[in-house]
Amino acid sequence: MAEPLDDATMARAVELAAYGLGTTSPNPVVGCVILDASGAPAGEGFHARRGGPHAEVVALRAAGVRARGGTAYVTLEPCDHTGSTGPCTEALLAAGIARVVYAVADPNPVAAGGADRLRGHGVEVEQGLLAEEAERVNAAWLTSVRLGRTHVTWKFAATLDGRSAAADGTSKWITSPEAREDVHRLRARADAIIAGIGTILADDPLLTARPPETGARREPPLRVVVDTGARTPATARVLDGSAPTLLAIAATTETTLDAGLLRLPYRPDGLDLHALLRELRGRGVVSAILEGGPTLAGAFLREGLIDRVVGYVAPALLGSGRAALGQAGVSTITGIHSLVYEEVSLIGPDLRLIARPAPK
Ligand code: AOF
Ligand code: ZN
Repeated sequence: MAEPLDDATMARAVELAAYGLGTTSPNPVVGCVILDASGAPAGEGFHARRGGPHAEVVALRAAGVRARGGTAYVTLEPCDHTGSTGPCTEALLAAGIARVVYAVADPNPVAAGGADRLRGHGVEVEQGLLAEEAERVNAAWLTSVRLGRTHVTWKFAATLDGRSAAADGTSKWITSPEAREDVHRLRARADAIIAGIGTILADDPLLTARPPETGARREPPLRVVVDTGARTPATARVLDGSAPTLLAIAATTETTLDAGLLRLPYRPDGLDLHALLRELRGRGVVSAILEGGPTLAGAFLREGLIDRVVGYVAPALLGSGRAALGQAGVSTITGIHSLVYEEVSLIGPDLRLIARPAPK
């Protein structure tokens, strides 16, 4: 039965889960709050890193004996398996928790079944509270488990009229320093940054995460270059060794480049991007930021492989020049890629728009 504090307490659990963004891969982000039998806060916690205690266990430790007869609010169904840690179902039962409220069912077949196990032991269990919010914070992991591939965020910067370079190709600093700093935070929370060979040849980017604050993330994101013909110059900055780099090349391409190579099937219109994302997921890459350039972004969109869009839009107009997005397989209006906005905010003088594909 719903209780008055349910919504606010689960909202706190979602907030806690977000602290894990960037450090838990290939595990989910999870938050947990425990209220004692009288409804007072007794403990809270979040999952901080793979191999570390699950959110429920952190919160139970904080609550101690006050957990007895209390309620646990968890953003993900408690696990019922022994992986790198013991089952949370057992920890909750041992602590004498009387009620468990969780937001999203665990799609991981190995760990699922926690709700049934708890019910079987007489615990009151409810599912679905703030499911939308909990889905959003854990979107990358949920997508990667449900679809067996890396979750992709396409990031772009453009003028208000959707241009990312002037007619002569110049594109430096369309958006503000604040927006560029924000991009580094976005990158730091992802497991990989993907760019096309066109961007490497044109801009020679570093593709590293350099947020102003030193975060808790342990490893820098993997740099992935979609480079069918292995044309990345040996002197390119992505090969500077400051972060790991993987060149995705066609299976038939011969190269002497001294870099991590991922050989993929080639299809008439380019590398098999589905295979790329399956392979990356197999290497523990749960989330990736897709950056540069418009052609590659168009190809991902055409294949239905963009899960989230983050656009930084400057208060400026160009009227001509390169569009932020290239050919995306749309020839008539019925083929439009419809999105829903999730968030709109001002970052310095620029707008940051976050959207995801509209449900079909
Ligand atoms: C987490 N953190 O707080 C919860 C998880 O490899 P393990 O043993 O840590 O188990 C990971 C699985 O446990 C994960 O895939 C998910 O299904 C479940 N719940 N995982 O990493 C947590 N509650
Ligand atoms: Zn668990």
